Formats: sequence, structure tokens, C-alpha cells
Amino acid sequence: MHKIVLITGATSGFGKAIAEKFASNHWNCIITGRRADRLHAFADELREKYSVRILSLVFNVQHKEEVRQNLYDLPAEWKDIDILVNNAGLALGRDTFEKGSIDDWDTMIDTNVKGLLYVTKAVVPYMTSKKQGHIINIGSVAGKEVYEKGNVYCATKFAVDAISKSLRIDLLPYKIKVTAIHPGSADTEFSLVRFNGDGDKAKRAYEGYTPLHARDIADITWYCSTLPPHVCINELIVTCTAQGSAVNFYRE
Ligand code: NDP
Ligand code: 8X3
Repeated sequence: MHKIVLITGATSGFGKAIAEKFASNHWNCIITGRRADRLHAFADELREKYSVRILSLVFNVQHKEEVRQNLYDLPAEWKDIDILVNNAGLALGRDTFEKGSIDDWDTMIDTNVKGLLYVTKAVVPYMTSKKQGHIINIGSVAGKEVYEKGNVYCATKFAVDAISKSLRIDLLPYKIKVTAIHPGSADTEFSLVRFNGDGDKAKRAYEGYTPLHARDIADITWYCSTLPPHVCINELIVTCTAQGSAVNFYRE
């Protein structure tokens, strides 16, 4: 019987690579995102390449009603979710606090914190009912150390860290694993989004060193997901070799 993984934010970057990793290992996948064309095309590609079943759900994690409509009461064949990967998220801007945009703050908090909570609240009942499951939250080194001009993005990722720790405790009676993966700089669409589509600025973020690739995070997620039932990686910080903290890089 194929296992089921639900991955939020699978239209690009980590989420897309994680979906491909699980599909290539014969897992059925529920993939989500807002960009419908990309999501459905990716679903077709995975079905074609790996002969697995894919459910693609287009919704915005910021809106609890959309989350409710899409994830509560899933079709019977999709209810048995083994793993939830809370990956959808973003940074907007890199400004000092006094120059920051309140709208950007709202979007980051509504996506990275409230969106993760809404999705988790919808999916946890499928896991508690069978006393089994695994929730993997994608945090960040920004949730471990604050850095200059990181303010609200860092705060949202500190929240992901706190939610992961407290979920792990609350869900102990249900034998549900909770893992937080905290990546450093990775070359995805993340910087393009952060710098509002400015490709030059985004490129500069990765200049002079080899950043993490999305497939590195997919491999690590896969490793965390395939350990024996009694083993749970609580949290894991991973950077590229050229990054030594949230802000220290060796650029050549
Ligand atoms: P990408 O921009 O490549 O991917 C982000 C994904 O999140 C997209 O699939 C996007 O889909 C989805 N998403 C964003 N907002 C929403 C929303 N409101 N509703 C639904 N889906 C949404 O970036 P990454 O792959 O790098 O980012 C994935 C996660 O990793 C994020 O949580 C990010 O904070 C974290 N991270 C990234 C690092 C990096 O350097 N790249 C390092 C550490 C952590 P769509 O736009 O179609 O909705
Ligand atoms: C993304 C990595 O260093 O831009 O979470 O905060 S960083």
C-alpha cells in the first residue's frame, strides 16, 4: 500500500523537490500552492514519471476558510496521511525595522505562522485518529539566530521553532513525530520573492559561494522520514559549507 505525504508550497523550491523525492520513492502525494497552472502541470509530470497518485490542491494557506474547504474532509482515499511537510513560506523585504512595510509583515506572519497553524490543525485529526504520523516543519537558520534586517521574518521562523517544540510535546500521546528542519541559504525562488522580483539582487545573495540546493533539503527530509518508528529527529540545522551562522559566509 502506498504511503501518503502532504507538502505545502510544492510549486517551486524545497516543496517541489520534496514532492519529487517522495513520488520517485512511490509515495502518493498531496501537493499544494497558489499558482494553479504550475501545480497541475507538476502533478501531471509526477504521475507520468513515477506512476503514483497525486492530488493537487490550489489554495492560499493564509486564508483559514480556504484551508478548511480544501483539507477538512478529504476524499476517503486521501485521509490516511502519513507525513505533513509544512513548507509554504516566504520572506518579504530586507529592511531595518523602521523602514519595514507593515503589509509585508502581515503577509509573512499570515503565511509562515498562521498558515502553518491552519494547515496543521486541519491535518492533525487524520493522524491522532490512527495514533501515527509525522509533521515536518521547514524553519530556517533565521529561526535560530536573529540578524540585521531580519526582524519580522526571523520572528516568524522563531515561531515555527516554538510551535514545532510544543507540538512535539502535545502530540506525544498520539505517537506523532515532529521534526523541524532549519536550512541556511538555498538557491530557490526565495530571494526573488524576498526582493520583489529583482533578479539582480536575488542573484547577489548567492554570489561567491555554493548555496544549498532544493534537492539537498529533499534528501534530508527523506532521511528524517524514513527512520524507524521509535526514532524522531527533533530538529536539524543545515547550511552550505560556506555558511557558518545566519550571517557569516565565506565568499570567493
Ligand atoms: P520558494 O519561493 O521557491 O517556494 C515557496 C513555496 O511556498 C512556493 O511553492 C509557494 O507557492 C508557496 N507559498 C508561498 N506563500 C504561499 C501561500 N500564501 N499559500 C500557499 N503557498 C504559498 O522558496 P523556498 O522553497 O526556498 O521556501 C520554502 C520554505 O523554506 C519557506 O518556508 C522558506 O521560508 C524556507 N526557507 C528557505 C530558505 C532559502 O534560503 N531558500 C532557507 C531557509 C528556509 P505559490 O507561490 O504557488 O503559492
Ligand atoms: C532563509 C535563509 O538566511 O535568508 O530562511 O534567513 S536567510
